[in-house]
Amino acid sequence: MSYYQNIFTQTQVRGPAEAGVPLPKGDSPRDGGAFFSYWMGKIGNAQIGPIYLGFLGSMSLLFGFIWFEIVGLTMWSQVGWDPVQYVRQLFWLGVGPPAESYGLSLFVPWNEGGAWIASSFCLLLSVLLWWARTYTRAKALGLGTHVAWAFASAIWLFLVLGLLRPLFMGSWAEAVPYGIFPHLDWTNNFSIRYGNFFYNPFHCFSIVFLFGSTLLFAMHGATILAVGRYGGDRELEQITDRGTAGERAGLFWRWVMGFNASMESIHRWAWWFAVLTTLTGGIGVLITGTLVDNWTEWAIRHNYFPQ
Ligand code: 07D
Repeated sequence: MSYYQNIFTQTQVRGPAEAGVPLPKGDSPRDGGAFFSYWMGKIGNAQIGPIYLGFLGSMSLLFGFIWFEIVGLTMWSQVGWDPVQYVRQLFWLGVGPPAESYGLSLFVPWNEGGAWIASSFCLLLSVLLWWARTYTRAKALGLGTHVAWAFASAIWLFLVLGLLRPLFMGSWAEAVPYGIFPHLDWTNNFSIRYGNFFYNPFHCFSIVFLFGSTLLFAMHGATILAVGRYGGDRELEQITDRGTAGERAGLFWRWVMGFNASMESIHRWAWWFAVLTTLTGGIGVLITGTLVDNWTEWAIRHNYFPQ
């Protein structure tokens, strides 16, 4: 495969652009042409495009754009449409949900949370359409749907934070606001209000899997680069052949820590760690305020934190 490159073989071979496998009948065509970028070739494939947009992709981008515009313009209106103040205060501006007194009402004045409701509806559609795109594109290429299900785990946490928990609590006011510092403040206030999130065991699980994911990714990335000189980046052949870079990589970890994943299972480890970060996170958020009101008291009651 002449176009294949890794960090040890930085030759950029420029052949005719590769269009990819034929699409199933009735599928919309790929959009735009292809061009090559030397610098993109340094970190990935030098060929950019053609991209597949299709109905789901176009609709997702459209609703995502409307969400972005509603949030951006509402923030701009908050500084009286002054462009300088907009740039200066951008990180502190926010678009939040309606006050608690509005409950789950959908008809709320624009500047009292209506903008948050309208934009959130668009963001919800956009994210769900993008999920459908990852699912249908994988099917069209004859792939497994692993990416779509991993993305679904992230969407689960997103849904819990912005839709499901507010529904259970009976008020949109529970949801996360848009904006850089506003969403960070919300996170901090949420932790304080419910007695310190460090004592929420599902927050602990989520952190374990988050940190674990980075560790696994670092170990796997470093291992494959380290055996790249023996062709370790050709992962599939390495699973089945003997005496390979893959075998050396496995042996390295068996020597270093007594256990090694296989060339195939390391990807399942990584997939599960990433998926469990948001899966456990969503559980932790959903039970906060619905089942548990104070995590420190909960921890003391269960001898998880000293009296
Ligand atoms: C948020 C959801 C999926 C996102 C999707 C994307 C758009 C469009 C727009 C590009 C990430 C939607 C699309 C928005 C994009 C454009 C233009 C995924 C998300 C589908 N915590 N904490 C976690 C740590 C503390 C708190 C998770 C560490 C304090 C709250 C994670 C520490 C307090 C919540 C984590 C720490 C606190 C969390 C998030 C250390 C106060 C959550 C996992 C060392 C600050 C969330 C159970 C993730 C959660 C969460 C880590 C401390 C509060 C593991 C390392 C004690 C309220 N915290 N945290 O993948 O799930 O998020 O909790 O101190 O809600 Mg925490």
